[in-house]
Amino acid sequence: MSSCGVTLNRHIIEEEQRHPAVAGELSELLVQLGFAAKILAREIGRAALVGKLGLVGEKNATGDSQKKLDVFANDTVVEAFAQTGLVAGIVSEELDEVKEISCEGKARYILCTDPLDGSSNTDINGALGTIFGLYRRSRTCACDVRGEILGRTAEQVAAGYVMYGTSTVLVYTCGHGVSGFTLDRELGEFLLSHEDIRCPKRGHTYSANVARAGEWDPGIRKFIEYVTQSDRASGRPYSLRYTGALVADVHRSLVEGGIYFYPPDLGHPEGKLRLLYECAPLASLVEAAGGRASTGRQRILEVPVKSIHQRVPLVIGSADDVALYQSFLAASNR
Ligand code: AFP
Repeated sequence: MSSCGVTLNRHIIEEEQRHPAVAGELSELLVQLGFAAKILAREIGRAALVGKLGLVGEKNATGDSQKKLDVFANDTVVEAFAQTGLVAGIVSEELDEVKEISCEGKARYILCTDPLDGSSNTDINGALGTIFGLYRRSRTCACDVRGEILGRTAEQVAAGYVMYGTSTVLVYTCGHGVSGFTLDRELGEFLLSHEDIRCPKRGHTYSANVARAGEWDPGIRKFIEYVTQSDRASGRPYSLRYTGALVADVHRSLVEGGIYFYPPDLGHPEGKLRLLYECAPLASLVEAAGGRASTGRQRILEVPVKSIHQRVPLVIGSADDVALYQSFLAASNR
């Protein structure tokens, strides 16, 4: 790499030139995401020193206890995107209802976000994430963002995540490949570090909260039995890796190959993860990198949106691993 590197902003401009369909507005939104990510990386890094760990004592829209960092992350992301005037509304894990931002004609996008994914990791210095998906509005005359989201599928024009781990990494796609950037803290810039990420066809890790396996479909338990059997020739056993932060677990599968799944269980009969701001953005990204994302039975990006906080089962990662999981699930339901 040259000593200069490619900044996120430079990369976005070059992408725009390569793919004119990726309008200037979309670039502006991605730049704002990078800005919000820098603020969050700074605040997460010093949270223990500035009284930002722990709970605020309220539950969020989906019934989870809210952490101080959840609220800070939500406010930061909402403000960063609202400033652009390009967003009509925001669906956030932390907000009960759609946050209506602007009715003006240039507000052609809807943002869906989990501003702070994996918030149970905040107080133990574990990995965290921000997930985002940008939807282009079908009409810009009416001020009914919720109405525009419901009934469609979760196809986005841009999607990605920021992972706050040992370093802060921003990964995004506008549908043409997937690129990753690492925050150079001294420069205060995201620099291209992962060019054209391709998700390996098969991995050697699986990622799931197996404490709940007794409540899962028997086909999924058979899948785990299979991948954990020793057979060196076929690359088994797989190793188990689970951080409790979806972004971190999916990042591993995206970069090294592997599979993440969160199936329905007794406490979460529809699955735990949310379609609009967790599953769909990660599905767009992983598919753009050659991987696969489904509910186990249906492609995530083909699931019709029924409510803004809708939950779905998720299985995501290397194409062959996800296909294998689906075949075990299908066989147990025959
Ligand atoms: P939030 O912190 O945004 O609620 O996300 C947590 C999460 O949805 C996802 O990041 C994890 O993979 C999953 O929940 C962990 O759930 P379990 O604690 O049930 O394993």
